[in-house]
Amino acid sequence: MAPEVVLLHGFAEPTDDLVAAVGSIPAAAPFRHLKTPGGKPMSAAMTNCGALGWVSDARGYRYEPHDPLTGRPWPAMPGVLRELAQRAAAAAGWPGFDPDCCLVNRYAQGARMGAHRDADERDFSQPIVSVTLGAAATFLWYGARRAGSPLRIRLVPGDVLVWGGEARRGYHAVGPPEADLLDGGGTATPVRINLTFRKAG
Ligand code: MD3
Ligand code: FE
Repeated sequence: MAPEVVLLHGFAEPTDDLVAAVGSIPAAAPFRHLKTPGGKPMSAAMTNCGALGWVSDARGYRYEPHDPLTGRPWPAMPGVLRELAQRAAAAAGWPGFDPDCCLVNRYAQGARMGAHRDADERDFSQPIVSVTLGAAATFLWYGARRAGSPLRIRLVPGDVLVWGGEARRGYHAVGPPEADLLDGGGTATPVRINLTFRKAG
């Protein structure tokens, strides 16, 4: 995609600890469909853990120390998640990454994310680490401009992507979760969970 994007295939093993940590977040800060500043609900459901959480509403996109739904601080970032992000960043050439936000995106059937770039963080010199769990999906990479035909990359559960340098500012999008290939009739509902670790503040 770009020299400063590193794909760590199979880096995130769904250990019992990891699965429990991911499940603990919505137990404290439920998934919700945030509204865009224009008032449309996003198709991916979101929640956060860490000192800061990403939110969107009529007032815009920003990071907040409290969950607007509960009024409480976001749940602390579980050590197993913080360490996974730090190990991935270091393996990709970004030692010393210290994320203060983990945005959790939940894509149920048909949910997707349109082309955008992540621009609400204070320090663009810090990378972003993204972890795919659950179902696979196609990631679309546009790069510096939101135009032309994007590069398509299939992300499977366990894949970790680290975005640094110029790539950190690139436009990207993600397609809906894929049905499980072994689910012949396609009766099970595919769900993809993406963890995005940021140094936001
Ligand atoms: C490239 N999430 O939360 S992960 C997002 O699958 C977001 O949930 C998608 O885009 C998802 O903002 C894509 C890959 C990703 C995340 C952040 C990036 C790629 C990025 C930031 C800068 C450049
Ligand atoms: Fe993004």
